[in-house]
Amino acid sequence: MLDSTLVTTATPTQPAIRHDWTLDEIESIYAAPLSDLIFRAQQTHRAWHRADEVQGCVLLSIKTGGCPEDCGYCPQSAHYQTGVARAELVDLEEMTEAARRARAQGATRFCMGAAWRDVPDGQPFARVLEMVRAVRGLGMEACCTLGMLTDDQAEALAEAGLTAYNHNLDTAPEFYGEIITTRTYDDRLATLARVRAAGVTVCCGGIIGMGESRRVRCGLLRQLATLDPHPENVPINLLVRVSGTPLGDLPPEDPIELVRTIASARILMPASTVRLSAGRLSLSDEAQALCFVAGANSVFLGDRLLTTPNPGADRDAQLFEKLGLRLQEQSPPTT
Ligand code: SAM
Ligand code: DTB
Ligand code: SF4
Repeated sequence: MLDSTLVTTATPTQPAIRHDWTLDEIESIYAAPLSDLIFRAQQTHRAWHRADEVQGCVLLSIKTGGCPEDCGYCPQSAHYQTGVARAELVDLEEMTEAARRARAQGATRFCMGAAWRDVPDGQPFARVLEMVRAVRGLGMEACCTLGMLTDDQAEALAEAGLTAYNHNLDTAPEFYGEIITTRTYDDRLATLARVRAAGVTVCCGGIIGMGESRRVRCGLLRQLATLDPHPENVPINLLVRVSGTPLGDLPPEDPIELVRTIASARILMPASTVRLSAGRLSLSDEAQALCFVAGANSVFLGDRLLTTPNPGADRDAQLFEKLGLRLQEQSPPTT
């Protein structure tokens, strides 16, 4: 049997963490011959992470649909007819049950998403804070994605024990206006700065497959990799094409572009967790395997993302077994 230390031991040289990547450098990393790109990504990955370990996260939509923003990819925007049923903020019991199921599936992080432009104060926010405490009490990391935040809200979330806040830049600044018109790139950056200032870790990434060029994908990577510190978690979503949204009829993206995006993210942000996020259902096992080899070390578990389907426990158990991957170890509950 293969000695597991051969597979998991990090190489001694950790490449320096840089925040000054140029677009030219990123484009040449991204466009290298695939085997060179993956070789470099693997070297980086092994210097910073266990190569056989994947973080398991589970998502729950805590408030669904009817969002006033016009994000062109999103089934929850009130601007488009997508058939997503609207639902008000879930109650604490329902959310806690979902978090218990997530834990039973092996998740170490529970992520709560709300279709809000920004977070309403008062009763809804008080309930979100209780949800964060409940997740922490179950021994999992808690992540929220609730739209734009005030300083006070970011601090209250930090005090409740929030581990991470997800807020994606989605794409490069020059392409952003083609996808979203109801808020600016600078709004996104300002929210990220508030999260950082409150001491909550940052989960920030984007989407590929929205009709953007390679240069735009590299521009997104540059935005992420020049944040200082880097986002601790970088979700790379492959567009889930939802009919009724403006992007619903786009042709599918070549999975190799996803692999290149992940490998480049791994090289540019060596210490970060890179998540192979939305879109796994449209990928073959082989394409997912390449994403892990390229340095992805986190996924969403479970049969649902926020409103769209995800592979689910049985399929993932088979995939991880086949690839020799295991889920990150869980912490004991504290309550
Ligand atoms: N409303 C909050 C916000 O936008 O910040 C939080 C929820 S929103 C659904 C979280 C992220 O999911 C978006 O920023 C986007 O990157 C991703 N997302 C939404 N719809 C998607 C889709 N159809 N395919 C891939 N990613 C998607
Ligand atoms: C992220 O980057 N991807 C997740 C999470 N952060 C919130 C959401 C994906 C949503 C896919 C479409 C849906 O299920 O509604
Ligand atoms: Fe609303 Fe978030 Fe969807 Fe944009 S991505 S429409 S902000 S739920």
